[in-house]
Amino acid sequence: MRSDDSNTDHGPAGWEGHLAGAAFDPTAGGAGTLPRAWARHWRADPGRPQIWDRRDGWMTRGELDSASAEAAQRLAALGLSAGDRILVSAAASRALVTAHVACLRLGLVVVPTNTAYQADEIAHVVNDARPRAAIVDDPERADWIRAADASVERLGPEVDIPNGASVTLDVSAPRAPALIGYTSGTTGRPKGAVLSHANLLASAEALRVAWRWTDSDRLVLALPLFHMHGLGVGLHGTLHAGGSAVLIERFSPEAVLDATAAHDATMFFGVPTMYHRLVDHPRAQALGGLRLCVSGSAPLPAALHQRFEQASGQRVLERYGMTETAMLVSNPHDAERRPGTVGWPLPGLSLRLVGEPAEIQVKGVNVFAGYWERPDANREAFTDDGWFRTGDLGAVDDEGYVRIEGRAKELIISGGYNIYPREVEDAVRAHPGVEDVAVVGEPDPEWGERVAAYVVGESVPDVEALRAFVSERLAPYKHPRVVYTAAALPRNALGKVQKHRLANGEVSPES
Ligand code: MCA
Ligand code: AMP
Repeated sequence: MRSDDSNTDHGPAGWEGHLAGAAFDPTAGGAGTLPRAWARHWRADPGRPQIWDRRDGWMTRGELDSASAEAAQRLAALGLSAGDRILVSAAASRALVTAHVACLRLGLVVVPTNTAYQADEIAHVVNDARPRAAIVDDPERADWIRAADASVERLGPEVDIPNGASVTLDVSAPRAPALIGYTSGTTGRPKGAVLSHANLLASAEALRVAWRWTDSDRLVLALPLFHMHGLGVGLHGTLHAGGSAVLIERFSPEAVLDATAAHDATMFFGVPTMYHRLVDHPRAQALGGLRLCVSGSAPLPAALHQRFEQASGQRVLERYGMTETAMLVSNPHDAERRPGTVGWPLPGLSLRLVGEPAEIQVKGVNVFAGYWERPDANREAFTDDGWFRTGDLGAVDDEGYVRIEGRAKELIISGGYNIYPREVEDAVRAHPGVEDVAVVGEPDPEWGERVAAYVVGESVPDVEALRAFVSERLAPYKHPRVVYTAAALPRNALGKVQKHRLANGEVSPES
């Protein structure tokens, strides 16, 4: 096993299996940064298609190179320079991809932000990251950004502002920050995980090697581009391999199946909720022609894995990652893809299990150096000997397959989106009919987990009333889907709510 200080002695049989003789080069031939790695493909063969969207069709590698350079010059003319943060919140499109690439080429630090966020959620990101500009495709969200900080320049994804003079591009150092991804980690308000070019490039390179990703691959990309899955895996992976991607602004089984057929796609990446919706589609079999289907962001139930194979002939490859680390562990491309497991550590990653129940801890070029301006959180997140604590509980079997067995952190994952109970509890508690509340995740066949609120109060609002009440503060995916009235919440001697007793149904709701 790669770590010599682990407290486990399981054999890592298979852990070298991702490589199968291929070379893993996290610097991409010395390129060192994302845009420099991507430019190798742009310059080598500029005429090949790279990004497709429904409005504008295909854009070639050369067009992405020149359009992103022009957009970077326009951003520079606004006064933006390397190290400045830029909030980016827009639906997937060619223009968004161009703007994202432009930001990275200029050395800006992209802060991807969920398009479902409401005013409070946006304000938190603006106040914390202090971006100098924002790329946003919705006037209401632009207003919320202005309300949070009127000095933030607001632009559309087209970056439709006057041209600027020529500037030097692609000169960031590998250790320079490229992205700040907001995530709550264990507790509290979301904090920004700062990922460098070197972190993100190492992850893209690990996936290129492990998934045998080549410039002939064409990905159907129906994930949003404001989270690691769509952005760091789908988009960065495509640009790093020199392949192409078909962007789907809004997931539906039909859109994925149509795009697969129309564009001769070779790959699809999705969250388990997407596979749940695809599996019963009468045309699901068409996915059998793809070279690779990958699932991640939440556990893929073994039964769904098997049903999907029956329906489509595809044996889905499940992998595991985090905002702070990009991708960590993946089932193998060439060996058995084992349902209910996430596979073997990716090239460049060391993984160990610590304690009982065992927490997964990791180290590697892909792992971030820390949270934005949060030394307190960094002390908790890393062990004294420098391992990142994932907060996920795991086990490794005899053949080295990692199984995620639970979470030490309080987190609900619904449809691949992370929801922090504390944030929902704070919003629900503001309702006048609520005296006390605890929010937990309940198993759900479609969403994986759904948000359940146990509420104590004289006149507890029903689920519709509560959803309406929290809608100004919380993105819709965080709204409670069930509300139980409880006489009291179970607490331990220290007064802390014992959530496991709610989730296990030990405390029966009154209704
Ligand atoms: C939408 N809704 C949700 C969710 N998504 N509710 C709970 N959980 C969700 N995930 C709400 C909508 O706002 C709407 O609310 C109602 O559910 C029905 O919406 P519907 O049209 O059915 O949903 P949809 O728009 O089709 O979205 C489903 C989706 C989407 C396509 C599965 O949730 C999605 O794109 N998920 C992917 C998230 C993702 O990229 N995660 C990666 C994180 P109302 O009725 O009130 O209007 S990165 C990560 O986790 C790590 C790094 C990793 O390992 O990848
Ligand atoms: P995020 O904070 O959005 O980066 O979400 C990361 C978390 O998603 C991880 O810490 C895991 O708890 C979870 N996760 C991601 N992929 C998987 C998977 N394949 N199986 C189980 N959990 C996963």
